[in-house]
Amino acid sequence: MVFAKEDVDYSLYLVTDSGMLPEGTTLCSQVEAGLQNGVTLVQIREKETDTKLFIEEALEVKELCSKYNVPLIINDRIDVAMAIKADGVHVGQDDMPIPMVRDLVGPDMIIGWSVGKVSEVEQLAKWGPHLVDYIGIGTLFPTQTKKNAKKVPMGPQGAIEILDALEASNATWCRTVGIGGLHPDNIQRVLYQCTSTNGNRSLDGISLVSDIMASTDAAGSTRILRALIDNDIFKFGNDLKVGNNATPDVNAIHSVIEQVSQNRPLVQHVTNKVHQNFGANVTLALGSSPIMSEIESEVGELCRIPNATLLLNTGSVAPIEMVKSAVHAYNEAQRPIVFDPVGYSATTTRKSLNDSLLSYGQFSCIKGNSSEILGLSGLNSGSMRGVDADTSLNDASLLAQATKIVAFKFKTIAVCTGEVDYICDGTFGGAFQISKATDGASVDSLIVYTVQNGNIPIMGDITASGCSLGSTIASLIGGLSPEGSVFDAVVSAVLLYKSAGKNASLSCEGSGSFNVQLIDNLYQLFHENEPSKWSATVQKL
Ligand code: 3NM
Ligand code: MG
Repeated sequence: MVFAKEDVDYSLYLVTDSGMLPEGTTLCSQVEAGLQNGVTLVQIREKETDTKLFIEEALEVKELCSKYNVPLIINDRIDVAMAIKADGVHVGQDDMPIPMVRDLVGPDMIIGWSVGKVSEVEQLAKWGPHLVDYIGIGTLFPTQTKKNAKKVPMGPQGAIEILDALEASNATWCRTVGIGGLHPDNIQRVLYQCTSTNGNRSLDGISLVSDIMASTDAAGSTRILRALIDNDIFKFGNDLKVGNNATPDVNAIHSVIEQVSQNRPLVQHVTNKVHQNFGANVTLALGSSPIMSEIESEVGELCRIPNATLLLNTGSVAPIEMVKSAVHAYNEAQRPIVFDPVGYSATTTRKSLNDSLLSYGQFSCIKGNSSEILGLSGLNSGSMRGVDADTSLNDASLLAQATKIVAFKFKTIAVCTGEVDYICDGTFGGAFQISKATDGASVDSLIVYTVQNGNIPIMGDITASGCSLGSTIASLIGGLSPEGSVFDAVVSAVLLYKSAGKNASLSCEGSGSFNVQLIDNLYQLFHENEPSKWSATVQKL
């Protein structure tokens, strides 16, 4: 045995499939290109190869792996692994039971297991430290690679459940890699989001097949993957800053408004029908340009317009492929997205639709009313009647806790609206690290801010008032200059909106004139830019 188990580097784990090799390449040439450029672990997974040829290929790959000092794992074929003295073996749920595998291979060989359920983690914990050495957590995202896939993609939130189960059952020895549909456009987000709730562990690496095996430039593809893993910061929006948790003072707010006035952001709204007109007017009142586009083919251009930002509101939903393209495009262009999961958990349809979008992207801010934030946090699932805020939900400590959980889970700035608004930054500055998560910083370490301005019940008597706070947040984040603070922008937006709402409520004669005066007040407060005069206040909870 060459490799001590604790020295194995799982960060970039290549699994082979000779069924997808581009012309002019071989199994060995692709693996070597990977090894030369940062692959740290190799698994031979050949489902269609006869034993004799399998052994020949395995011996060849073994020689390559030794040359680069990288361990070799064999998928499923325990006999082959033993015969060629591989470093380890990987088995799935339908393969030979783990205790039998361990009996056959002895104590030193690495054993990997494919895991997709919490109950499987509980099983491996019962077996104790000498059976399973690492697990492949999957399937994360849809993939064409695994034929007859039985598993439904679990997304980052599913992987978090598995990491939490490992922590809960104290399986500290067991290492983890994520697998399934991993590519350059999602691996940083996966490494960033997938942390156990106690902040103690994150994935030890990523495992993939097609991104390298099917690449016409396997060396280049591996270098890209390697750089993304090693460059341990998720970029939220060009050089925008996240994760500064100081209370923004009037100077910071003044500066946000000034940046927005100068930069005049483009706010693409993918939003519900009721909100479209009002949201466009709110955006214009804030010196920003609304575009209510749901055209899939133009998202790639829109997101590259300077200071473009996306408001994604799921109240009535544009074609799902369009929405996914928009999320993908804005994430790729490193432009901010504000997500408003309208009616989350009101129906199973809405829950699954919002969940699939949440697993599809990284959001700068997630804003919801108390029912939505509670639903997202998991503290209270399914207590929602419709898409309106449930005003009975105002237990302050429960809402503050839910806001923290949402911020941590989705590594975002969470805003929970109501008579009191709760704001929490769970971004950790965009930083991620393999294995070590947030170094033990957990939900409890996050700070919650409240924004208050007394009760403004008339807000609930006009339509799309909550949705338009989304427009306001999107304008202010989108309008930031490089190095601008996303957290300051979110707090500024909530203060501005609540101050304007209060002013309008005091001078209006009913809900119709409230509607008009809300826009007037947003316009005036924004253009005056004297936040010391705003009536809403922010406080650390
Ligand atoms: N195992 P690609 S998904 C080999 O879910 C494998 O356990 C999976 O291929 C699991 O990187 C998968 O091309 C295929 O998506 C991964
Ligand atoms: Mg198998």
